[in-house]
Amino acid sequence: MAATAPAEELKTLSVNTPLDKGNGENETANGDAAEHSDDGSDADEQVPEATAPAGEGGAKKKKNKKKKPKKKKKSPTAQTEPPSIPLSQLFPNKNYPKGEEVEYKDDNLYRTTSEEKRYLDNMNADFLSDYRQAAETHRQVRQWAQKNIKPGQTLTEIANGIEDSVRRLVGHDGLTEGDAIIAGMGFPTGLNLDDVAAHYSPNAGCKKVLQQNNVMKVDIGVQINGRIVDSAFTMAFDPMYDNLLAAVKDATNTGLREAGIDVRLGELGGYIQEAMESYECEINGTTYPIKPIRNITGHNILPYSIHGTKSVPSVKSSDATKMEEGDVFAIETFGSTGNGRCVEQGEVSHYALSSDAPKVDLRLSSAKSLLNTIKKNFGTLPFCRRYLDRIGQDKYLLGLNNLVKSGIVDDYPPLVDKKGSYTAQFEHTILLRPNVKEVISRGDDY
Ligand SMILES: [Co+2]
Repeated sequence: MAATAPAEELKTLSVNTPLDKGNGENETANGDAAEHSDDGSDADEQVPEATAPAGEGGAKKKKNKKKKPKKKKKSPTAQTEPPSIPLSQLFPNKNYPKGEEVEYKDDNLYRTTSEEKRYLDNMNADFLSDYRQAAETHRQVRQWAQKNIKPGQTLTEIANGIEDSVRRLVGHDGLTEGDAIIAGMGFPTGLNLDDVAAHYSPNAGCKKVLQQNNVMKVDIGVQINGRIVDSAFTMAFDPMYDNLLAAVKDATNTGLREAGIDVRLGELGGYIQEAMESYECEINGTTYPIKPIRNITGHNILPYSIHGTKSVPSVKSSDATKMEEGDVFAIETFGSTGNGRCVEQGEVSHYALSSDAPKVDLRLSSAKSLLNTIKKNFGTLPFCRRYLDRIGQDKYLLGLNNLVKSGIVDDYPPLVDKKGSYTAQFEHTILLRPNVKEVISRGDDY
């Protein structure tokens, strides 16, 4: 889930000017395209059955066309489609897979072998185990989603498919009071189309259907004991958008690579900006420079709090705040063919209890009881209207709007760039452990 930056906060020093429009020769149209032609990647693991009819196809034994992958009996990663087996059963010893571990560099290289830092790291066993369980849940659910999301599906069925899977895998359906706080969704699933960059999730009655020419950002949060994994990817079905996606993937990977203890956030933004702006993308005959969206930022993550106090800009800024040992960050970047700036627009779906709620005497009884319901079911975790619907709340809009007006609940309207533009997003969560950086949500998909 994305954080926003007020315009003034970003005292940006524009780096290089973007490429000339329509300039045919450029060093940027890169060879990265292959990197994200990743749909169905894990299907490759399947070994075609020896018993397959001999006559069939003959020429190429590519993929086993059978729908159900053969379950390897002892494989700890055997999961169903859609995902339904709790991770606790797949990993009975809690040996959840690691993310991508990356050594610190330069002045922090000593951390790799420091006994003291390793000792500190070992004290955090539960933290790591919860984080890895949440991350593996995220990977399993999103890889199923990447394989199965198709044009023609409604956004509602896509969101429910993802969220029901997450809840099954963490073993908490969230239907009884307090259950969703133990483990489940870290925030509402974002399904953001085209010029909508962030914070759209279908409300009841949403009739939107995914189209072949859409660019969809899928932003999923999974939490275990308040340890939130925040990771997002972009799907497009038309290769026309390949360079847009490649730009953002590169920008996010640049941020992940350059992030580390003692790194200044404003400088990190500069590296991200440089990577992003080295791309352009031709869409329907027009060539667009890819701009980082400057008023949406990455952010640190605290227990049960998706947006901490630090933000990670996608453009160079004067923010000299440092990343520190023990920090958890969502590194997310957005690229756009539009203005590179978003405004709040459209019907709200995302809400969360405000961290600095004023003490107000609520007069509206429906607001009072809704506040109680929110506290007991979501605590400080963001929620959406569908989450209220599924626990049996109805006719809550008046009360909800009253809580927003009173400053007790914050609303997060959709963030939208220029009409007709296209935006993309990639995001991972990283742990700045004492002795190593772990990109906890890394997968072989992105
Ligand atoms: Co985020």
